[in-house]
Amino acid sequence: MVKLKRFKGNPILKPIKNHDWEKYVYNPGAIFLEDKVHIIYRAMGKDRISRFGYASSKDGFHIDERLDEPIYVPSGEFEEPVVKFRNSGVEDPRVVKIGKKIYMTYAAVNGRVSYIALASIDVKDFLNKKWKWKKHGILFPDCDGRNAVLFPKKIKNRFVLYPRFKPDIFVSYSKDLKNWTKPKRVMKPRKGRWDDLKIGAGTPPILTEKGWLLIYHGVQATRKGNIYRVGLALTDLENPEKILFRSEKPILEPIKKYERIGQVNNVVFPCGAVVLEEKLYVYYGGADSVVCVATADISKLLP
Ligand code: BMA
Repeated sequence: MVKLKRFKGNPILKPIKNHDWEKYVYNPGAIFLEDKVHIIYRAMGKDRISRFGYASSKDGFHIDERLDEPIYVPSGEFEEPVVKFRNSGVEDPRVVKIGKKIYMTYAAVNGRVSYIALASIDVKDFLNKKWKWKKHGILFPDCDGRNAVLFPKKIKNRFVLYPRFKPDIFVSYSKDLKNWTKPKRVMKPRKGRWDDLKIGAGTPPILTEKGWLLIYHGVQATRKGNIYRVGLALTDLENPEKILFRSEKPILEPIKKYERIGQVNNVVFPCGAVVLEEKLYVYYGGADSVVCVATADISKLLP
């Protein structure tokens, strides 16, 4: 099985010292539009509130541009802290383009519960850096959830989402992005393996000839604490409930110092991927502290 190859210049983003809102930067979403990779990353501030920052790269590795201010900030009852000194805000953004809009799924966290939230923006405004986001709110009001990825294409005329309700990955469909079908379980942790405790979708599914490629994270409980690794699954092009393949072994695991030691040790956590000339670029957080990238030839990665 092919593994992801880390970029030698990792981490590609570290916190900027005089940005109070960036004590840690991690778990980045990514999208390729108009000749560059747009990276939307989670930044946790000294106040323990998470917001989203923006950077871009022409070659997928080197950062050409980075903004001084966040592009998306928490607001409202689900994103503002109800308890002091607990992590809150907006976390782990995943972005896809459907038609003329960019949709962003993320976790809305109020210090107590985490909900799956959705926002959107016109592609034109996004490219012009006019951050006119529309907040669609919480998708499953009664369920503590996170790690939701939207498929970049409708299937049979419906939007398709893979949300995570602990510890499994589910699927849910919607015609209008407001009303979602009752989530149905599609993937579970596997006993005794690298993904035995809980799993969650990582990057939005990637269209390939063989099926939808899903990069996901798996957590293993060990005596030394939880280890977050990355694996892949392939799902049927027409039926997202049908899992065709799941990698036996992880394709990325915390080995480098920037993945082993940080705010939370032993974590690689992907939220975005792009394909440039048949090569897959996976953007991930290292140890909940920095932003990294790793790549693989897409044909070699597929079973
Ligand atoms: C998960 C989420 C992620 C985080 C990971 C490792 O539960 O909170 O945002 O990267 O834990 O701490």
